[in-house]
Amino acid sequence: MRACGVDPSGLRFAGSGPWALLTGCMETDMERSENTDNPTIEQYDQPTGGWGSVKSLLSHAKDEGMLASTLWATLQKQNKADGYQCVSCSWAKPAEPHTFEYCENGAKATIWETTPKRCDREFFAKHTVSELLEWTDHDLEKQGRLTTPMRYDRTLDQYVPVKWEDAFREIAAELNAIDPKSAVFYVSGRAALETSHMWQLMARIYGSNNLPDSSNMCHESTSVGLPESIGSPVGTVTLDDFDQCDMMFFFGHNTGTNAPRLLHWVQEARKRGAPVITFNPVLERGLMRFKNPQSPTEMLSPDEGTKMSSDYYQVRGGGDIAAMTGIAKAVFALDDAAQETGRPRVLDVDFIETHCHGFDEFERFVRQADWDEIVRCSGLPRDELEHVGRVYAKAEKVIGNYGMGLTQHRHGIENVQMLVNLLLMRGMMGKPGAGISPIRGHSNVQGQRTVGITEKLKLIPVEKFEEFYGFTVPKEDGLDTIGTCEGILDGSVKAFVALGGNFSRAIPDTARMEDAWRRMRLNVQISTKLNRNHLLTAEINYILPCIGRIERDTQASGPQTVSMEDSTACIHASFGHREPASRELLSEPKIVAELAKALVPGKSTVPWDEWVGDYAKVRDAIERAYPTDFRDFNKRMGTPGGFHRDIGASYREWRTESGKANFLTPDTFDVDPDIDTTSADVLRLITLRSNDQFNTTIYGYDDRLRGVFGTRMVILMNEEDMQRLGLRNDDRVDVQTHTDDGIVRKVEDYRVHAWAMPKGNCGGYYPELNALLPLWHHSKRAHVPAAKSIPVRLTKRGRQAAA
Ligand SMILES: Nc1nc2c(c(=O)[nH]1)N[C@H]1C(S)=C(S)[C@@H](COP(=O)(O)OP(=O)(O)OC[C@H]3O[C@@H](n4cnc5c(=O)[nH]c(N)nc54)[C@H](O)[C@@H]3O)O[C@H]1N2
Ligand SMILES: Nc1nc2c(c(=O)[nH]1)N[C@H]1C(S)=C(S)[C@@H](COP(=O)(O)OP(=O)(O)OC[C@H]3O[C@@H](n4cnc5c(=O)[nH]c(N)nc54)[C@H](O)[C@@H]3O)O[C@H]1N2
Ligand SMILES: [Mo]
Repeated sequence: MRACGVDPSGLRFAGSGPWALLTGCMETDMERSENTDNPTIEQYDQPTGGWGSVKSLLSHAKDEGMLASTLWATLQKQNKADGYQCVSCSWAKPAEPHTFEYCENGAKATIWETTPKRCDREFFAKHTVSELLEWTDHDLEKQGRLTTPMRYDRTLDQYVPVKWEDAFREIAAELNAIDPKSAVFYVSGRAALETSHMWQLMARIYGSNNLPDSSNMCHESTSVGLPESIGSPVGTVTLDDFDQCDMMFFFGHNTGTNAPRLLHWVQEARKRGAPVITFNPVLERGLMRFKNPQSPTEMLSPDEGTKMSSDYYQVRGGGDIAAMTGIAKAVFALDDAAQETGRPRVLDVDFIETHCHGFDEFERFVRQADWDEIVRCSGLPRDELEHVGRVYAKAEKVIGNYGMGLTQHRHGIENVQMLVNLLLMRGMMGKPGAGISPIRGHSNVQGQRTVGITEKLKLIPVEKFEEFYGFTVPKEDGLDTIGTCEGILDGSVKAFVALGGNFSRAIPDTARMEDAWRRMRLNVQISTKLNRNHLLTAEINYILPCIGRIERDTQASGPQTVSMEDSTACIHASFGHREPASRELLSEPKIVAELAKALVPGKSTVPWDEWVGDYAKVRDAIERAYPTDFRDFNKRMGTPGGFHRDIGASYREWRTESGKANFLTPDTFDVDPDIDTTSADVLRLITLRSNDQFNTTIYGYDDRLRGVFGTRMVILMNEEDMQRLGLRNDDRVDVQTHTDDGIVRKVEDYRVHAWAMPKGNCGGYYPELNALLPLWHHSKRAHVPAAKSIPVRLTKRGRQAAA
């Protein structure tokens, strides 16, 4: 049975919402598909949220052996001004939070971090690394929280405990024995602003700007694209704008799974009658139907929940520039008609004249574009795109939301810039209720960039760092994620030090990268849970376990607060309250400070001990380096809803070279230069996240919102493509990348299943499919791997691939 045994009808509510049922429900019998022998796949047709959400969460808690009362007490503090910021996604936190300011997936992330399970020294004594390498991602992290610093012992093929001070001394000695340019300091997007600022200073003092972060695989297309367009590296909207908008676009974001709290604002907008227009090759339930699990009335109502997208367009993967060109073309036609009949203009002519640059070229491109080509590349009919144009032309306050469906492409930057063009033509930028909204991933990935985590020198205040701390910042750009991978492959990168994440699993070309990884000298992983990257042993390896954000962090001056920046550029304090998972754990700032003291003693005037004794001093240092964004940092960080950074574009101050908002016209809407469109057998594979995963962390084998239960080894594809390729549901296939670089990239024994998806596309889960993604297949300038567009061929098992 997959249900938790709660009958939604006839329930009485003790508290102010169905989550109040948590305590009672924990005792009921719940089961998930831990058993992967009998998977079932059937497209899900229930609303997102609703009872499915409650059941899923409860079953996860039960599975981790969590006490209902403990979980309940913890969740009360999630996303509250006096509590901790959720460790899952980076969606904004309102000034007046709900009693339950969390979602199913945020709560799952909390359960995952606060689990009573422990991956301790006894565990490592029982298992060799070779044995653990055979385990799945799920089983590795499922062992629970890491408790003890460990060093790899090659003769035993095991991790064995090491004293913290020995670990710091030995790691520092290793790093000091090599050229700093051959060491890399990776950051996954979770570490706080304080830790991140210290981390990048440590790396630069040591002599390396090699600071790749998860953002390089994620929203780097935004970080490169938006500054060129509007002079801001981040989005321009805040929650106030969401409260006011009268229309929204969603391009390539799976909101129901990846930022579920945002659904509340979408639902409110829909209730106000605002159209929500979605472009996504996959029908994602969250943007179709939603029931608010916080609302008893909605939960008990037999209806199907709110219709979230007024219109949902299954654009062909990579077809967004074509689709947006079609919409823009329709807007120009409406504007022409308005001029002919003397009605008000549809274009915001004043805005374009006063604020914009490059409009004429954009207009030429759109007017010259051929409808047949638009229809062919987008896969959408002309009259539908014209309909969108009419809806858009009527709206006054429009927000353009987007996610990985735009950024993870060869033309990721152009995708982002085209959405900006679409907004600019109607003046939808820098006024209340309107703007661009990149929906960011990790809970502090945006903030890390703000305080100096970047390989690009032009993005940091070099002179200030040098003046404040008396050292010389190396004067050439460092390595980003792609550069790091290339360096590991060619042997020039010798040491990898990670502040969180699971780099080797998240990157492209995983099989090749894993082999190369073992040739490195040093692999250091600061982390909370065991993952595959710990097991890919270099010559010397350390696991340094840290306390998590939900846990109490006590230093010399007492309990500490940290801070992070959300997707809308608001900065919040976060205060952990739970007992740390083990007494041996150190906080992330403490680990960075101790490592820095061992690595770069006397090489700067950074007062590491003083900073780590009182994180408020690190915040003062951040304010000193970035005075505009962080004015009165310590005072303002408790502001309910966070304090907003200074984003010029949100009030029409364009910090671009032209001093204007730039229309940046794409060369072409050709979908992907690497895909061989002449061969009908080549499909474009879109790598997806399931509802039971956070990036490489696999909570379980169910993707409830898509109706896939008990397996991740599945390729979802268009039914006509299946027929053409002679495939039926549940047939087994091998999947091979279609390239001519002489490297065979293949995954075996996947099951295929028909899915509502455009012809020529297919979908499957990341990170397992990363073995198929060539390292060179990335956005040209942003270097974001094109994870949404991998050319593949399928071969039925037991049969040779069609030539
Ligand atoms: N629960 C949970 N929450 C998360 C994460 C998680 O793994 N689990 N990850 C976090 C992180 S780091 C990030 S970056 C975000 C990711 O959140 P998303 O940006 O939603 O990323 P994906 O899950 O990769 O899904 C992207 C969506 O784009 C669609 N898509 C694919 N190709 C195209 C295309 O060519 N055009 C269009 N229009 N759409 C396309 C896909 O069908 C999918 O619905 O979520 C964050 N939040
Ligand atoms: N094919 C394909 N590849 C992709 C993507 C895709 O859509 N498709 N998405 C890309 C994106 S958007 C991203 S962001 C990357 C994600 O790449 P990463 O950020 O590198 O990966 P995560 O899976 O988030 O990292 C999980 C690990 O982080 C550690 N961890 C968790 N919490 C903490 C903490 O508080 N402190 C510390 N120090 N460690 C902690 C745990 O040990 C856990 O095993 O993957 C990218 N790769
Ligand atoms: Mo991400």
